[in-house]
Amino acid sequence: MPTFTEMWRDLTPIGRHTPTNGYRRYAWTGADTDCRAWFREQTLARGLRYETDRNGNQWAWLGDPADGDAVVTGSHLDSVPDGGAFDGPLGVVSALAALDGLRARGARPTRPLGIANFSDEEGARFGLACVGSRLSAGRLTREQAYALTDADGVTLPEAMEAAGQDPTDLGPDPERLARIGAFVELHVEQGRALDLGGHPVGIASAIWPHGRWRFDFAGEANHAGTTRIADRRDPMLSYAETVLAARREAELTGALATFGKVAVEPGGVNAIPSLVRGWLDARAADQETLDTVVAAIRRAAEERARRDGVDLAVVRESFTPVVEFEHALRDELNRILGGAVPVLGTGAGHDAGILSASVPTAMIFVRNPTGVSHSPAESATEDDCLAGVHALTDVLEGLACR
Ligand code: HGY
Ligand code: MN
Ligand code: MN
Ligand code: MN
Repeated sequence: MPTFTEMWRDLTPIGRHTPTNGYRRYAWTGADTDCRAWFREQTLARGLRYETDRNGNQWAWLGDPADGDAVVTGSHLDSVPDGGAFDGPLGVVSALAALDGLRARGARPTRPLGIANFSDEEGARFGLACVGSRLSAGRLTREQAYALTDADGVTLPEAMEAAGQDPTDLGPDPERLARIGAFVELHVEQGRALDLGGHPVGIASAIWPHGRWRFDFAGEANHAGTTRIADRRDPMLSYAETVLAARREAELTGALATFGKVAVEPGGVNAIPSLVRGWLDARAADQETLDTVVAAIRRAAEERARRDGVDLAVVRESFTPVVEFEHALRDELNRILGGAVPVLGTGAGHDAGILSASVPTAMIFVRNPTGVSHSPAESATEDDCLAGVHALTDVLEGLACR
């Protein structure tokens, strides 16, 4: 079987974008389809039982999942715009390598072992993160999923169909999830806590509550060279003030608030915009802080829009409540890993967070020396990746080979 390093070398050219060297593996595009084909080939080469579920999530099984109480590991292969190499793929490649490691040790699983690649984790194309796991966990309905549309007006079911995946049966998958006794997602750390503490791997404690809000500022398009300042209804001003308010409120409360995507209509250099649409990503350690910060940003937007003669609509596009990973499973991981592993909270969302409402779930983080993620500067050394594989192998052995 190919080693971790060989698999990594094989996967990393797919969807790499020049000249940034970042990844553009948006759900159900050619690059994502190539990654999915790669995953399928890897699982078949290992003689695993391969299946795609009703929501396009890919699964590979050693043993029969129908026996129940399965131990599953995995992550996602899609990316944000110009994402790094590790966010997602590290968990999938490590899962395959850990399974190989387990077999090389001659370990005999007493529980079914699964590897999962969840579809559309990043939400880069349709705006909603963790679509595959949300659908399976019953936290996104078929109707809601059918209404998701990308920037070119392609709907999610159309995109799935074009990629060869039947979207007819999108929806909850409680029977499949009920067969899983533990889900462990390995992921590159998206901050520098492990680096600062000098640890190659850590365990997740919790995921902050987080969500995405769309702010639509509607003004009046007009000529940039002839419209007096006093006569303008310029939504760009309202938007700009809102971005500054987000920063101010985040600093005041310790929350995180980001406008990372904006669309301007009609988008002419010499025209006052008719519409500015900005997306707010907001996260905080607790729900109350998150509510407070979003309400304050919204108030600032409303006040400024009034002054500018601009109409404002705010739509909450997604929301994920706080996730506390299961204590018993976390303690078990800690014990298996020798008890000296740091336990970290994170503001990043994960399929593990979505699944945690249905399945006992834990996460392993691998050190990222730059601390950067959702950027080509995301990193992890080969030694640390192999330490992650080793930890995951120990965890699979400890959980599934009792
Ligand atoms: O945006 C997130 O937190 C995740 O990486 N999808
Ligand atoms: Mn991500
Ligand atoms: Mn991820
Ligand atoms: Mn003109």
